[in-house]
Amino acid sequence: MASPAHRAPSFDLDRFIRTTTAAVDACLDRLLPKATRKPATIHKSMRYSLFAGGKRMRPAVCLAAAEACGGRQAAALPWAAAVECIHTYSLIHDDLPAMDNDDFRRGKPTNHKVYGEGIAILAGDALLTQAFEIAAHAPETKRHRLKAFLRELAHASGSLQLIAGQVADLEGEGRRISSKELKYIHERKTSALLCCSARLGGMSANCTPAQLNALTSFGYNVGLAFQVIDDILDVTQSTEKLGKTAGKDTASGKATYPSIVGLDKSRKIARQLTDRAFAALKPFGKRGAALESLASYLLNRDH
Ligand code: GRG
Repeated sequence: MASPAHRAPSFDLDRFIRTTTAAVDACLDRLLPKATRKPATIHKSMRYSLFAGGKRMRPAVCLAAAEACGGRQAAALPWAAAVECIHTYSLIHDDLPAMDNDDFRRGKPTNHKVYGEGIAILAGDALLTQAFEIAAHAPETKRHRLKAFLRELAHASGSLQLIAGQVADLEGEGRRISSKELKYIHERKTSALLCCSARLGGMSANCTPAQLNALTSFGYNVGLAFQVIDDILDVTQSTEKLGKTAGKDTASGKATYPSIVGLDKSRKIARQLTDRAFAALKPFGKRGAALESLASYLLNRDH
């Protein structure tokens, strides 16, 4: 039998992504201050990056995880929106001259190129804060209290995960790093927020501890695979296709999976990780179809 990573799922993923993206966009539009609200510059800047055309993969994972646990997408929506705010903040800050110094993101000029560095820093800060304001209004469940949800968000975006990954990334630039160090970076920079998205979706559906463990394993493995694929795409795709500067990792002397283990081995690692993510979905049966299809799409994506 072919490895599950090669299986073509029958699930209508295009439709799922279209509907989850529309729902998350509407939720964000409703919850964020309007672009005209004073001080308008900051709200325009926040909305510029938030609605610049991101793939909305973390929200999709969050909503699919809720479905896997028998929950409703509506209950997971605030968490999907909060995670996307945190993700967008991290991209704005990552693009700043003091970090990756990038001019192009989501197919558009980066936030600081349009609004200037000061406003871009503040837009990132405001989006991070906005995530917690959205979270504070979200409903809790019987098994999972609001403080547990907040702890998830804070931990994934704090100095032990997202920020730790970025610190290690900055400190690793121009230096030969081991595959163990690279994994440390990818686990924190990328996997942590994807894992958090899956967990929050499950928690919004009042998931059991066993379901939460399964979602943790799914999110961790899909998150790592996502970054390995991102590394591969950086050297195999064009700037137009990616909507961000291609070849940036090599140009900035950044260690990546292809630079350490080569392209073929990187592809093999991504497939192995995705197979582990599939294995984690077993307890969900048919309800895990959306998550399975998303994992397969993320492995085979070209942008
Ligand atoms: C806290 C400043 C700061 C950074 C944290 C997330 C991060 C570390 C940096 C952002 C840049 C980067 C390469 C992150 C790794 C995760 C990743 C590949 C993000 C891009 O995610 P996509 O492809 O982006 O889902 P879209 O635009 O589609 O949402």
